[in-house]
Amino acid sequence: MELSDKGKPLTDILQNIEGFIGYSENNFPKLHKGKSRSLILTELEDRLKIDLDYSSGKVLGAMTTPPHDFARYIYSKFIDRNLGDRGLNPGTAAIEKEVIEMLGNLLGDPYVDGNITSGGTEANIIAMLLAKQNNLDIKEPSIVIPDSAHYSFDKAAILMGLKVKRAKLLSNYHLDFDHYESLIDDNTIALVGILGTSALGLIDPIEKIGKLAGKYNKYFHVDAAFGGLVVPFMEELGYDFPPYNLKVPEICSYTVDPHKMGMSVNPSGSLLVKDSNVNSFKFEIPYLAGGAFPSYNILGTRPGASAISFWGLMQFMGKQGFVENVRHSLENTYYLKDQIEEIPELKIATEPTMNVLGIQMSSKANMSLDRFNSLLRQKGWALGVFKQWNLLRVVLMPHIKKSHLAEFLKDVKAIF
Ligand code: 0PR
Repeated sequence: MELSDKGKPLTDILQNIEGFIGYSENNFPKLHKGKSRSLILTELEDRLKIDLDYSSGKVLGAMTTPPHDFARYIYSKFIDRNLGDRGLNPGTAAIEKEVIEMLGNLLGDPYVDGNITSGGTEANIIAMLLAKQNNLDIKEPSIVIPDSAHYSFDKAAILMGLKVKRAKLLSNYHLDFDHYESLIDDNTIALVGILGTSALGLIDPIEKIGKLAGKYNKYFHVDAAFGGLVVPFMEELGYDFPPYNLKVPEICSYTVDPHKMGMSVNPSGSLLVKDSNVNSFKFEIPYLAGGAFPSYNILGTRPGASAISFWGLMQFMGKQGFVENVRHSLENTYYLKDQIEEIPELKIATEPTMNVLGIQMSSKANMSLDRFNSLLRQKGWALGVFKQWNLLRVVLMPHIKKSHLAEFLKDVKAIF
């Protein structure tokens, strides 16, 4: 604020600030029922048209997909349920517990504790908090994560003052296990493994990392935000995987997100925790209207409807429904992979493990990845960009159809 501004109304001062985009009565409408519902809805529909629409098939690089209709319906019906005050919502709390048990059951241990979270980020942050609380004697705590780990671990590290040690990847983008082991020392409070990396959907050697956790006596967290609701269904389709689930005895906690391949509403993540680790951190708020229920969620008020929707969706879709979704996504993945391999200027980054595909420029391309991506964006295609590995990410989510891929390939071929 300038000295000369002293005494002027705040609105006048703000208007003169460069880049100020508006502060008027319009921003918080004065009139109750000033506009009709239909007028407001029309305005919203009009203004939100610029948001990308999943049905166009152009959202090719996100891990999100439109939630199942039934999950949307349940969510809006029970939108007022608050799991931050469980005593007021005992029905919702019981359903949350059942969701955790069902996920535990799918992933090899129905006796896990846990909570629905706002997503993988919150679940990963809580896991690191549990690890930290398990190791309060360590004064300069660090975590060992694969270089492919999600940014949520960096956020956790910033919040909790943890040092992050990143293990290198090999040339095929899988974890360099020897380097990973070499990073473990007395200050390590947690080892992290990933089931479905953000960039390429790859799987870390969960059982081998578990053995390290046993050998060095460390907390072991698995981030299966994406793969937790893919891999069990791939197994049903006959794919084989080395041990990856809660049956690996050294695993302490496990992130699984219903709002990714679980087809549920945003926000819906979950953290499954093996019993003995839960009590290292539970926060109790003594004054709640419904009574004190200790919890380790980061959020206070949190949407009970997330738990209720996924409970309903699991009952409705059954395992078979999820398996069919995954089958569809994998068929598209292999179709796109084969087609990309036919284009001389492009190559795939590595063999896909699940429904995520990395696309790179081959040595025959006379164009940078940046240029290729911006030409695709001009045509409306939204792919993920991982500059550190020179790759574009396609996530073959359930909303992607073969016809979308055919359109995409047509546009790609027109570029070269
Ligand atoms: N773990 C893995 C392996 C993930 O891929 C993601 C999300 C998370 C955890 C975090 O999940 P939430 O977004 O539910 O918190 N990855 C998404 C993606 O790669 C979305 C994303 C990306 C979210 C970047 C945050 C972000 O900063 O598309």
